[in-house]
Amino acid sequence: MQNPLLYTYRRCPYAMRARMALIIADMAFDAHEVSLRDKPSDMLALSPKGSVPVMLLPSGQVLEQSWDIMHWALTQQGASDWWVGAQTDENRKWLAKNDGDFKHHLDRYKYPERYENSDRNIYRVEALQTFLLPLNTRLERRRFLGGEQPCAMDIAIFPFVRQFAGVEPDWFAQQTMPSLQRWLANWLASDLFVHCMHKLPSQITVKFPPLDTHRRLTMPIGSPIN
Ligand SMILES: N[C@@H](CCC(=O)N[C@@H](CS)C(=O)NCC(=O)O)C(=O)O
Repeated sequence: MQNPLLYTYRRCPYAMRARMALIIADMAFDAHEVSLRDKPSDMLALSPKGSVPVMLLPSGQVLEQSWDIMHWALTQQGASDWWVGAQTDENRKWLAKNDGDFKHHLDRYKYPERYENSDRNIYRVEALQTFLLPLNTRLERRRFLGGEQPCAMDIAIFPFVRQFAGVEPDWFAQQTMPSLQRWLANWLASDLFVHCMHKLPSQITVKFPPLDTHRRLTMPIGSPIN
């Protein structure tokens, strides 16, 4: 049977969450690393909006949003705990906040030159106060966003926190958010994340390498989570 095909971009946090969901679901898939400056016409024909990730299923159905790709992957046999654990009203609010206000502040903090009159420090403070500090508080009471087990919401959100932390790593490390910082560090060290960042050749379609069986036994995230 034909594999699903994922149009992806290595450093895109939306594409990261899609790749991690496919890896968790142990899904064989083909991947096409896109150049955002030269998007493939095949992808644009499937999804004219022109953002990644985009997934073409063997049925011909096209999934154009990262959360829809996660949903599809994590409701396949064997992965549903990851999906179910994320489905609370509170978690859905976190996703909306992440993809909404936090992403808005993150873009203006990371790329102030792209926005008029943008003072990056204003957005750094906004992101900290409205998202990161509350997220730290939430993680003080639970190891993961769904409780004691990792869930889809963790992998949907941490790539964005990673991007924020990467703007000024020293400043980020100095903030007092120990639960959030530990949660992020553990995810970054996980086999799952390391594998999802596997470097693919650009602008061709290849088979995404499967995570080997030995490492899969230590899934979801091996021992570093504590
Ligand atoms: N809502 C979309 C957002 C995807 C998105 O914005 N991806 C960015 C890359 S991180 C993109 O492709 N932007 C288009 C461009 O830069 O041309 C999703 O969840 O998949």
